[in-house]
Amino acid sequence: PAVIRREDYRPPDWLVPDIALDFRLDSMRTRVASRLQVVRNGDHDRPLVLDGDGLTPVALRIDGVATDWRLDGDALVVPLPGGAHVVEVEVDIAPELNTQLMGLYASGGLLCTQCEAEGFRRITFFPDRPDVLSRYSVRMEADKARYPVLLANGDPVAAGDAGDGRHWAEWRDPFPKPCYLFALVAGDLVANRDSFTTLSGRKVDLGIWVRAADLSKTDHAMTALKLSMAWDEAVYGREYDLDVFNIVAVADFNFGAMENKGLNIFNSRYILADPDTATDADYDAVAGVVAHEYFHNWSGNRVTCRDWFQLSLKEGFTVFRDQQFSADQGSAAVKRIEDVRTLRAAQFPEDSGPLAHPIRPESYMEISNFYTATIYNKGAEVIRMMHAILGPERFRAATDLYFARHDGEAATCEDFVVAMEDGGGADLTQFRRWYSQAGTPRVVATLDHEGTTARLTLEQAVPATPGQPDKQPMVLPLRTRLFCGETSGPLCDERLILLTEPRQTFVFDDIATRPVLSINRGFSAPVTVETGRDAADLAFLSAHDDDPFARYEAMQQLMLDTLVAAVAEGRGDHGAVIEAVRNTLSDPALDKAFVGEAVLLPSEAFVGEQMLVVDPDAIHRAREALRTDLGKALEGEWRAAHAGAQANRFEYSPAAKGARRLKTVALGYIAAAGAADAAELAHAQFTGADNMTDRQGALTTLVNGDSALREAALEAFYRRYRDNALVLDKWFTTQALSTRDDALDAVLALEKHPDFTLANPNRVRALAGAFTANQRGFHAADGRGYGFLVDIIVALDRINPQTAAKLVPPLGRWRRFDEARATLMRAALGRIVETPGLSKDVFEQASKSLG
Ligand code: B3K
Ligand code: ZN
Repeated sequence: PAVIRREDYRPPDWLVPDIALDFRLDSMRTRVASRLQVVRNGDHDRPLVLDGDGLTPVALRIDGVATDWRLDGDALVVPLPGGAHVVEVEVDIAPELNTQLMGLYASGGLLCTQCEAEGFRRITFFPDRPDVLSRYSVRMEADKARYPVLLANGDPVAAGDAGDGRHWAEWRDPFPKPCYLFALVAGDLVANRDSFTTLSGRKVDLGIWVRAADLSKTDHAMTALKLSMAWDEAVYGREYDLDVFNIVAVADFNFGAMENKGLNIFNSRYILADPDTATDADYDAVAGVVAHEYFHNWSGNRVTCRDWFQLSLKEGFTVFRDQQFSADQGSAAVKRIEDVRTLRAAQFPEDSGPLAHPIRPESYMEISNFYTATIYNKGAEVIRMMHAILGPERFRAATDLYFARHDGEAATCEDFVVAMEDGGGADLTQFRRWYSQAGTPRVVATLDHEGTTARLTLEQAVPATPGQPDKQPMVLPLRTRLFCGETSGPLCDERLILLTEPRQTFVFDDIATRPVLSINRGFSAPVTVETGRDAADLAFLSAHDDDPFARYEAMQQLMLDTLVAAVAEGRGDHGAVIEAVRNTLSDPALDKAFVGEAVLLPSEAFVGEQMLVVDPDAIHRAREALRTDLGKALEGEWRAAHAGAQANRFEYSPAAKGARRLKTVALGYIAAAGAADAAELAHAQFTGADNMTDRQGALTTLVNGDSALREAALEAFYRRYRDNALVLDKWFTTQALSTRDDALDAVLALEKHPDFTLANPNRVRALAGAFTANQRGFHAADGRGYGFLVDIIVALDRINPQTAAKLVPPLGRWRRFDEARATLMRAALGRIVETPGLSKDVFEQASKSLG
């Protein structure tokens, strides 16, 4: 497949200021007639080239005159004599047969679209690139009974009866937009309706459209939407700009959601929530994704991307905005812990593997493969660092300037940084390396103390990544503070250290006693820091640091050090961890949500990340042994924590969520202790729960154990929720993540389960995607885990390459495993690459993963 390079960017030859689309909708044959006003861009004699994907014109007219047409590959080449013309094209497409879920497709009886990144070319011929912005007017005509609701971008302008049981509707979007933001939906939907009045007094009609049976699960999303609208006004000064804002939930979706102008389309898992079916994590995710897509109206739609290499311009910034929003809704500390955990679980492995790329990549074969944790989550960290360097006020001045300067434009990451410099008054010359260099920087910190002076020496290095053997030093903002071990108090104020050299020493005066180092507080830079702090200092910080993230981090480091030593020596000294956890559990000042996070052991995968060669079985044994000891040593505390949250009637508040969190964490430790009544306790929680958080938490504990109640609970859960696809996904995932020896066998059996299907991306992710996170099960020494994944990838690639390609990266971690596993993993990748007729999506991921 061809490689697209950032340096090859050229402005479009033709612009399309206006487009009119006419859809005669039908699930098997939809006729799409488009009318493009095209204008030559600059002085050249190149023809108009319209992208298509699997399309054949039924008719082509230029300025009203029928014309012969020529395809060059998939593209329609239209030679045009003048500077401005009207080009009309008609095509037929078959939504029902569209299993890729890109373009116009059918999902559960409704018709919907997904165009980002390059799906519009599957609907009609068009210059499918984000720097061609057009005003859209859309007419839809469809069977009235099957598709009573017809929605598109912008505002509704007219509707009527078309006779023959058909009807039509017309929508117009006054804001010029790239075609990736086009959307339409037709179906039998009902709406949760509400309204929001903007700061300047514009009343916006809000609608969340779902199947009638799901209407009762939309209130939480509606609340989140209104909160998001108010938050963006208050924090960024951004108002909504149309008279209507609609959201539609669909069951089959490749991604989380899509920010189409005025008509967001969502994976139903990020809209539907009620206590019986959604966990607290689901509630949080719904609010976070609703906010994310809404925030895109400014960071993405009003200011869009010039080309797809600039993807992080909208995604990194918008993730940062949704993280800030969520932090403002509840516990900011817990939100930061969750975000860092996600970054470490998804982005750090990417950055240290064969698919490493900078947040602004240099090349790609298939852009869908670059909707990555690096572009999104590391991209958000890069914005967060600018926020830290500028401070909130100057950052706001800079974003104001960015929006004012680029409103209505297709901008670049460089434009954003220049706005940060001009509006925020900073020189970000060296900082720009965050956009071009891949790899997670490593910092080594050494703290010396003599007399009343402490010297902190920091060394940084960025590891080599594919295509980037040599790296330049980065700008690392490191929030730092020193503490006194004797008085438990701080020895100085917090300082924002800017590390810019490969090696630098920072001096702290008036430090009378031996200092304990607290660094990268709040995770102010997305780096790893080696401090060499011993167990005593880490335990001290886990109890006394005033930065909650740093407290969590000290505990994690203590746990990691303990586990890594245990893996190396076969037997660990668990005393320090037990004492630190005991302190955390007994600290009355801490909120329960934080405690629930702080006492959790790092995942097996994250322990593996610390080791040169990952030994999944040894890591599993070490972690289970520590869990057991923690369970036993603190059994009284766990029982108290569990019982303390018993009377908690469902309520979605930070306090209630925290109580539920700690309750299930405690239950897990009671089970780990091997307590005789653990299964009964879990079963009581399972059957008595009035919410999914408690129920799924209890199910997880039962599924990880081997009590007689295990099968009964799985069966009861299945029977209760067999008709609810989103909850059934949890049933699959809980078993895929089981810590038991037979997890792999269970997964192989579940693949044959009648409810498993490759047609639904959520179901695929629930089983296969989740299982790749089960380090011990997936990396079973006999390679059956790899075989399972390859079978799924190859079969799925034939129907949905985009979702298939997302499953490939875990196999690319082969360098980190022992010879035998590495050989099996490479063979698995080889099998994928050699499959005839492979999509470029999967080919790119698999061939690059072979390294
Ligand atoms: N912008 C969409 C991404 C769709 C990706 C499709 N390959 C969702 C989001 O980031 O908000
Ligand atoms: Zn986004």
